[in-house]
Amino acid sequence: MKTLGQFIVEKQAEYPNAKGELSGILSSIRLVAKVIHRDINKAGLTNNIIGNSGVENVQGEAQMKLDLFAHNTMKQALIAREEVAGFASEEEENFVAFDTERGRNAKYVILTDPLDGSSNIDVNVAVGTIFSIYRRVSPIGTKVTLEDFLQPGHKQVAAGYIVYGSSTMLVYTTGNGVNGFTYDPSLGVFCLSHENMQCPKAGRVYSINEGQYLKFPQGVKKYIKYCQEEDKETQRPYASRYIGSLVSDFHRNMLKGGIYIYPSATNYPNGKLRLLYEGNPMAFLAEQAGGLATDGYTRILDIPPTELHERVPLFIGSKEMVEKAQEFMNTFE
Ligand code: P6P
Repeated sequence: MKTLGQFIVEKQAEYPNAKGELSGILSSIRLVAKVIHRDINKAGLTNNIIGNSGVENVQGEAQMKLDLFAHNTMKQALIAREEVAGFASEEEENFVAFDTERGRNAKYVILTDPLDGSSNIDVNVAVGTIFSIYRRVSPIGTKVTLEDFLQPGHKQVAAGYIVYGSSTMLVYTTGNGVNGFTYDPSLGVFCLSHENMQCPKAGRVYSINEGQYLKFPQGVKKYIKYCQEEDKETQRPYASRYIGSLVSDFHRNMLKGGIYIYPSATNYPNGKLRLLYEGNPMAFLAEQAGGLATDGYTRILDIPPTELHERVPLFIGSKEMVEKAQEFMNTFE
């Protein structure tokens, strides 16, 4: 049994020049995962953390109490350990510069969706935390700027998610493959359970909110019908699975193959998901596992960000399935 801590130390040894800052950030995220796991798993018991907080976040979405809890937990853990120079979150309009001596001299910035799918908490459906880490582009020793956060996804140095499901798993990449760790609450450790995760090139599951069908572009409508047609050679019709939690749908597709689509729609002209702390980290993981992620036309990791909370259409998962969906997008405007 190899713990996440042992794995981080082993991998750091492969980079002799590394000073351990990235390892330190990953250790902070490990702590955050344990704290959020603890509180999610008793959400049903302590009424003070389920339900809405009564306020809206920058997205105009009702902020669940656990959203705020997860956001503050991540922020406090990073402030306490001062391993990053700045922090950006779905739950906060602007980025936060850690303006201390250590903060200003830190090399990395982190972006996060602290609790994705949080509307599912009260009905006991899996939710997740997503994170994305970049090397800052502003000079060391200064306060971070917006430019440090608006980097294209291919500049990420690390990305990952924690899925709080039937078990809690932490899955991450630093650019050399994807590894998954399952939490053992009795020991308080994450154990390597899914080494070198590979996303099957094809699968039989498609994940999309078909309730929005009439609002979708023609290419998406045609692809959905393609998934539903009878064809023995390509093992269609596929199965429709939509949990309403990106991290859960993505994680299942990573293990078993499948495609997740949140396209542009008449009510979401640029899709619903956020490029910087949902699209980019999941795209980095997908590609590192042999999968693919586009906006229907362009590789997600190549999209130049223009603002912190910008949305992006997302087609992500098994390479051959994303390519097929892209064929429909290119054929049917
Ligand atoms: P809809 C959760 O709010 C989320 O960001 C993703 O986790 C999820 O896949 C999607 O939105 C669900 O959105 O519009 O289908 O309810």
